[in-house]
Parts: sequence; C-alpha cells; structure tokens
Amino acid sequence: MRTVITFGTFDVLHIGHIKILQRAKAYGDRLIVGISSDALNFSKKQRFPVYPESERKSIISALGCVDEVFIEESLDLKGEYIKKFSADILIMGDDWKGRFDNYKEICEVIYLPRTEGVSTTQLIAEIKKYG
Ligand code: C2G
Repeated sequence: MRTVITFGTFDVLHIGHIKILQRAKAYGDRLIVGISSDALNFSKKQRFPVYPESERKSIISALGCVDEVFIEESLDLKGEYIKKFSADILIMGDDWKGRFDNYKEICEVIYLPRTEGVSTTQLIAEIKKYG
C-alpha cells in the first residue's frame, strides 16, 4: 500500500486541480489531500478563499480519486502530516518546485507540471467581468 499526500487551497475548483489530483493518485494506492485552511490562505495571500474551508473540504472529498482529506493549518506542519498519514510520497505542482525538498529525508518528493492556462485568480477575474 503506497500512500500519496498532496496539499492545496483548491478554491473555485478547475481542471488543473482535477488533473493534479488524478496524476498524484496514479503514483500510489491511497491519496490524502491537505486543504489549506482559510486562515492559512489569508496569511499567504492576504485574502480569504471564495469557498470556505468546510466547503472546499467537502468538494475535494467527493472526488473519486481522493481517499481522505484534512485541513492544513500551517505550511510548516507538513512533516507532521506526512508522518501522521504514513505518506510514502509528497506530490506538489511545480510552482512549488524545490520548496519542500527538506521532506526528502522522510518521504519521496515529486513536483508535477502545472496545467497551463488556468488558475483560480484568472477565473475570478473572468467571472468579475460578468458582474
Ligand atoms: N495546480 C495545477 N495547475 C493549475 C493550478 C494549480 O497543477 N493550473 C496545482 C498546484 O500546483 C497545486 C494544486 O493544484 O499543487 C493546488 O493549487 P492551489 O489551490 O493553488 O494551492 P496553493 O494555494 O498553491 O496551496 O501547502 C501548500 C499550499 O497550501 C498549496
């Protein structure tokens, strides 16, 4: 049984999110997803996500490729989460390339290419035009 863990905000779900989760799952048998909390998001981006953490968690847990979800309270707790879920592999999009290499001591760390041409920020801007 190989366990994969990944992290993200997954706000305003789009095809880039789905693709990285499906590709991450293909590396193992069980996929665990840490959903960044609203507070963590605010500290990173100075704004709250469009969907609150409870809804982002419900949406991601409804996906067929996802086995378990939890709320990620801090970027610095990754090591604790990796151990808690006995994850063999940490997978992130390559916008985070190199950032989590320190966890190579406790698991495999893989960065996958992002899906081009789509992002939550872009979608929010697009939707605003219809306002
Ligand atoms: N992603 C992707 N293609 C896109 C957009 C996002 O592959 N076009 C990937 C990102 O690389 C990330 C995941 O989808 O691995 C989630 O992206 P975000 O919701 O933007 O997550 P982020 O805010 O980067 O939070 O602990 C890490 C952070 O919490 C990650």
